[in-house]
Amino acid sequence: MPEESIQHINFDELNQKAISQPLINHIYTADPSAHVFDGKIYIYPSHDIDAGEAFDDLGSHFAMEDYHVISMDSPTSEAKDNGVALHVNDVPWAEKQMWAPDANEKNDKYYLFFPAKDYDGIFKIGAAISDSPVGPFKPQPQAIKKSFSIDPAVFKDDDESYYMYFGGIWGGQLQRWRTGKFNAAESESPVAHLPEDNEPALCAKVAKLAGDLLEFSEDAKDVVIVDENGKPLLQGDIERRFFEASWMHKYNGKYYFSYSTGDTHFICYAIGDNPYGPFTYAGRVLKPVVGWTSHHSIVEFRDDWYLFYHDSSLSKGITHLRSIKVTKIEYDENGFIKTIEPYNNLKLLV
Ligand code: FUB
Repeated sequence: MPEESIQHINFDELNQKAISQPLINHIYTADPSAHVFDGKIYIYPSHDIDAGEAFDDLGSHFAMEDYHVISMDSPTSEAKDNGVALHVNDVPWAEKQMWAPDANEKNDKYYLFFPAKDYDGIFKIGAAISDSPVGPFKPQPQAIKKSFSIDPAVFKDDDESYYMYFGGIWGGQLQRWRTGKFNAAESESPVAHLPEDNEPALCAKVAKLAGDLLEFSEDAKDVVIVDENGKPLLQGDIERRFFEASWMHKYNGKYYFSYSTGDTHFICYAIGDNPYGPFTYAGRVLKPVVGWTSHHSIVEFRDDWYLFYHDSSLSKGITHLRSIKVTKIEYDENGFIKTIEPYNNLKLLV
């Protein structure tokens, strides 16, 4: 929900009608990547702060510096903040903007994957390792080779292969990599280098990870989303095309790629037969929340499925001060996700 509509929102009413409340209140958190490790829920969110940066369409006001891991025994139990898991000052290659992270586990080691800008102002993706799911995490000295852009999501398939989905347009810089090299021209523009509206939309990327989870084992490929006729979504199809916030989950043997449409504020999803796609657009998971961004994860816990998401209700609409939330999701008999209204019958929001 864009900033300009904030003054029309009655936050008492919105909070009453909200289908869930912030999981923690003492810090602002966003972009929740949730996983179940050893029967417990671990959430890897961004840690939102107000660093005093000016608002712009490149997201400079998202000036986060560290990560905290949040743990829960179940989706209804108290959420615990486990303290600082990684700080930007401890990452040799990263200068600023610790945006949406994810994590995964292999052979009793835990891997935190995170985007940050390097000292040239270019988003890369880093990895850090811990013996504990809550950290602290020790960062690798360099960003992952050939990584770029933002919002890593690491999916472990049933055959123990791990895939990283990533990318984000505008401030996430994905459009600057269209030729395979970073294009620094028109550095202040969020939309320079995007495809035209009638061209295929810019895709999220996917790369299989090497056995040590610290490198790509292949060049990143496009995550193509097609419409009901098998045609790739177009860049001008702003209510359906990919913007940022990739997530992958598997349900009944199918691969569900979900993502945010950014400037139209939906969490949408598309279904495929393998981790690379193509994925056929399937609908909306979540309608717009208060705050410009929307970012989520979908995870199974004890045979039920949950959507972890965020909104800016606690900060009364401040877009870069968000709070993580959780709600159940349901599938219909054909495997389609029932669209979630974040605020029951509140007509104020789209
Ligand atoms: O939290 C910073 C950025 O906002 C994330 O990387 C995007 O997905 C959006 O939620």
